[in-house]
Amino acid sequence: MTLAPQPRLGVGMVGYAFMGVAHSQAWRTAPRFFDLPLTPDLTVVAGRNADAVRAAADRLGWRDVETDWKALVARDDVDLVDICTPGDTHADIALAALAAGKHVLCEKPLANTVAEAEAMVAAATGATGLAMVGFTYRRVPAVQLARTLVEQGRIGTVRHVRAQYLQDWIADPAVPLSWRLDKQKAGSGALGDIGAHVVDLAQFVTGETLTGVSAMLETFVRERPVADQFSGLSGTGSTSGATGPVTVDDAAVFLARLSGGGLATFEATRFASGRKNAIRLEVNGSAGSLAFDFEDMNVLHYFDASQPAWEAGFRRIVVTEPEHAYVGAWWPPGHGLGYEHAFTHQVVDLVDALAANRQPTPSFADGLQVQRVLDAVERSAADESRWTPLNEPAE
Ligand code: SOE
Repeated sequence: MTLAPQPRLGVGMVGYAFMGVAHSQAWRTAPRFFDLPLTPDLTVVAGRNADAVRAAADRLGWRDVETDWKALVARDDVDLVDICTPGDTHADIALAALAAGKHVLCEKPLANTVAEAEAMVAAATGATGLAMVGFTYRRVPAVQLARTLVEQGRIGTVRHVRAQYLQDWIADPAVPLSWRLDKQKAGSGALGDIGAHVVDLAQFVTGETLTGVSAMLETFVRERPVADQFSGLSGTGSTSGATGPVTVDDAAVFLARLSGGGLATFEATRFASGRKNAIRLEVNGSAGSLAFDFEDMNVLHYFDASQPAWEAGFRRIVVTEPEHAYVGAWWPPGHGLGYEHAFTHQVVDLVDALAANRQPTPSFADGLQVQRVLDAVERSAADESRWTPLNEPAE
């Protein structure tokens, strides 16, 4: 039987560094493993350097290139604009794309400020195009299972959330500057880059929102070498001897209250030596607990407090079965998924929503809500009047 071809979805992607590479593989792969109601067409990628963007297009599978994102947004063959640039350009590109009637997928955090995020929500509200923010880790099957268990009441009332996003890629002071360490470009440091993910995850899994925070931010290494060139996450070496300032936080630690009455703690740092991409979420409820760590991403730990004490304990659920979200489309049971699969799932959910003319989640409004949390953390950390120093010991 020959299946009728699905209608085309023309995709234009702005930016082609790490996130652009991840999104490209997702656009390419999604229709090969999932039955999509629209067929993504990797139409055009935009970047400022003509040679570099052409090379990226050839490598990543995009047909055409533009050196100005405005030209990409103006094209009739683009139905969706995928924003994979640093945060300082998100609002401009999203507003232009929505005004041109395009759908938008925007990398996280939604923007660099609450004002920009508010403008993006306002633009999305009146638009014909649909808009989504890329909090990708929601689409890890074990995270989906955690959400389902909470929804089903299997851990009862949420009392505690312990959320951490731990990396160590700038723990060495010799690691050079890059845009993620520049407030103008990134908005904030570990807070927005990785803290935003765990704020979203905590809210997604519990179905609750943060209602207030008390925070500390720290920049441990305030001056770093200027990089010669960039690859991956950071600059690669520095020969000039020149240095420049780090203008963002290296680490964020904060407490929060949850809308359901529970208490939460958050930690986001790029200085957790030995922790590479440890996204840890533990939720303790009145009837049980859940624990997840992205460094063991195919596993969810579940404690059911209704079990008799003599046999109760955390169960290690290996989330690799066809019954688990997204998993059936991939490999035979038990084979497991990786970092890139969540990006593919993001495309699958987005395309399904677009075809049904349904609001995809997380929406720009969800992104704004996280932005408000980030802003509250920065304001709290700046307010030293709430800090209680210990008295000097008596001489
Ligand atoms: C760098 O800290 C980074 O690439 C983040 O920007 C991503 O959002 C996260 O998925 C992995 O780490």
